Order: sequence, then structure tokens, then C-alpha cells
Amino acid sequence: MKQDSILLFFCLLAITATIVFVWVFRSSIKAEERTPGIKNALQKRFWFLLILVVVFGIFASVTLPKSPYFAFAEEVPAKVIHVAALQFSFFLSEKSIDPKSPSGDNIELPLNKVVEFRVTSLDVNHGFAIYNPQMRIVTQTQAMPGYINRLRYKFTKPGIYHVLCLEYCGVGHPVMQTTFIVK
Ligand SMILES: [Cu+2]
Repeated sequence: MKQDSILLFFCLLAITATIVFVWVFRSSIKAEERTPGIKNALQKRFWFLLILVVVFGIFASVTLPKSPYFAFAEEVPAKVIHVAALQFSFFLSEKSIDPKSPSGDNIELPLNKVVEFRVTSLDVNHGFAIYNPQMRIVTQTQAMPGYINRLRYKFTKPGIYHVLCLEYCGVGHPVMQTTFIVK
């Protein structure tokens, strides 16, 4: 399948990169023997790289579990909202949206319950960013043609939320927005 061949391609790429890396690494060991005085510098580099790897490891282990990919993954959403982006508006509906004649509804979402947005685009790439009543962004995903991105979120404050496009999608981009109510 297409996905398998992509995976195979990247595996071959990784093997090639590893071979090149090992070759460069091995030839740099020879340089150490030829040039006296470089040992200290190489030792410093070793410690620098080790500290870098440890710091990165700590950073990754703290931040990766907080990635939005895992947000509310175990929960069943109280409401599913279908979202279709189209130059230059958003359609939000509780029913699935017909791509040939998209239409949206006024959306009212429950407070303190997990809501799932299923976001797609009917033309070009758009952004789907949700702003709270104070116009601070709370969550976002991309709206891409041919893909459905699931975005789960739990609203903890009532009010009118705004949806803005975050991807420059054409002349109407600045006015591409909609609202929904959380209560
Ligand atoms: Cu846009």
C-alpha cells in the first residue's frame, strides 16, 4: 500500500543517514590521533552533547504526555460537532455536513463536558482556532481538505466563543470567523 511504501522509504532514508553518520563519526576518531591537543576539545564536546541529550530527554518526557493528541482520549464526548471550512466561512453542525451543499446551525455547547469537533475543509487549508469570550485562544487544529481532524476540548467558562481561521487562505481570510455559545 501507499503508506507502507512511504514507511519503507523513510526506513531506507534512516538507514542511509545512520551509515553516513557512523562513517563521519569513525573518520573523526582518526583526526584525534593525528592532531595532539584536540582530545580536550573532543571531551568537552562529549559532555556538551551528553548534557544536551539529558536536558532534551527530560523536556520531552515532561511535555510529550501533555500533547493534545492524548487530551480526553479515554473519554466519550458529550457532543460531536462537525466542522467544514470553506473560503471564507465555517459551517458548524451537529449533523454531518454535505460537501455539495454545506450548511451550519447555531451551536450551543455544554459546560464542563468533553466536546469533539470533527474538522475538515472543502477547498484549501484553513485553521480552526477557538477563542474564549476574552479573545484568548484556547485550542486549535488545522482544517484540511480530505482529512478529518478530531479536536476534543472541555469548556470550563460560559460565554460566546469565537472561531477564527489561522491559516492565510485568501483575500477573505481576515473576515473568516464564526461564533458559538457555551452554557
Ligand atoms: Cu484563512
